[in-house]
Amino acid sequence: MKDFDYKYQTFDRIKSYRNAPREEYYVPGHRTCAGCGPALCYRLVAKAAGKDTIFVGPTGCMYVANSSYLCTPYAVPWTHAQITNGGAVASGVEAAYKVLMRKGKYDGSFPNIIVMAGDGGSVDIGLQAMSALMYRGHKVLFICYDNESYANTGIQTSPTTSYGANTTFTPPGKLIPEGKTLFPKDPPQLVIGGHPLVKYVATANVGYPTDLMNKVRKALSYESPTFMHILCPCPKGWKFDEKLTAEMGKLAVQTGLWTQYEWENGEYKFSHIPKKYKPVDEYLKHQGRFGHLKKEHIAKLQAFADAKKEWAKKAAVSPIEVVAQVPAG
Ligand SMILES: Cc1ncc(C[n+]2csc(CCOP(=O)(O)OP(=O)(O)O)c2C)c(N)n1
Ligand code: SF4
Ligand SMILES: [Mg+2]
Repeated sequence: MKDFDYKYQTFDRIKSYRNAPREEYYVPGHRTCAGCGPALCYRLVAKAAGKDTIFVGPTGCMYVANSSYLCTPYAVPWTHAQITNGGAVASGVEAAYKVLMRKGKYDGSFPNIIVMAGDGGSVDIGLQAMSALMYRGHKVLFICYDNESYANTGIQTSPTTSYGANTTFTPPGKLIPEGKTLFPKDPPQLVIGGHPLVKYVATANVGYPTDLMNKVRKALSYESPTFMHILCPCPKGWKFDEKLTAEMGKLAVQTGLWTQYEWENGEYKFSHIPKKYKPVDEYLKHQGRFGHLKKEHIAKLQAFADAKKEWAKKAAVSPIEVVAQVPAG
């Protein structure tokens, strides 16, 4: 069915935040915490995508705090999926639109189909459905909004939770003083490494809103599956002052703990690389989840950040040959 015209949407680049569309499709009327990074992320993604959009929302904070009966911030169609099956639901929505269009039963433009899954709903408990969507090649943007925990059920550890974080499942104590002992999964590399039909993967961060929106637009302009890993600081789970949400995102980049990049058809493009990196403690010190860490634990996180910087340097030159090295937990 390659020659069929599915009327895919096209998007202009947003030149600056001031030039971003005024229209909002994630509006007031939700119950997320003040300063919620995932809520800000949703707002930016919806703004970038515009009105012809369908969101699939697996269970998580962005479902539970946003979908009380008769009180929802979604001003575009939105459907809940189970935490396990965001990828399967989105695949079905995409396939249904294609069939309707081919049968002449729908002649509007092809909607942006976006899964907004938490870290749990994407790269842990939702991984099989996400991977299957990408393997089959559905035209869907799958976003992992990463607040680095299973937040909705009380801040339990997830595979993207940082080494050293205090969560309800990794409390620091006498035997395990650092709290979480494992280093996180690498969602974009997981997608890039295993899904031949995926041609665009990007990382983004609510601290850089224009960049985030433009990456969403670029992802949506692909006819194949695309993936974004978006850092979304969570004041409740990370225990920082709620006015610092965007600042936490920026500090993650400035310390090298988060890397901003696009991967397009095998090529990496990095952005927001600081001239001089700050020590990781500049990021950790604001967050109560790291308050118990001793010097030796902070040194491990510094080594992790340093390894990421080295990886980025190499990947920019020779993407195929490098993988990130992380220190043993
Ligand atoms: C199969 C299944 N297991 C567990 C749950 C309980 N549950 C609901 S939301 C949630 C946390 C989801 O974490 P994440 O996907 O990271 O989203 P967040 O809450 O952090 O936004 C969990 C474990 C569930 N709804 N379904
Ligand atoms: S717990 Fe975190 S992710 Fe959930 S609503 Fe609160 S700030 Fe947002
Ligand atoms: Mg989460």
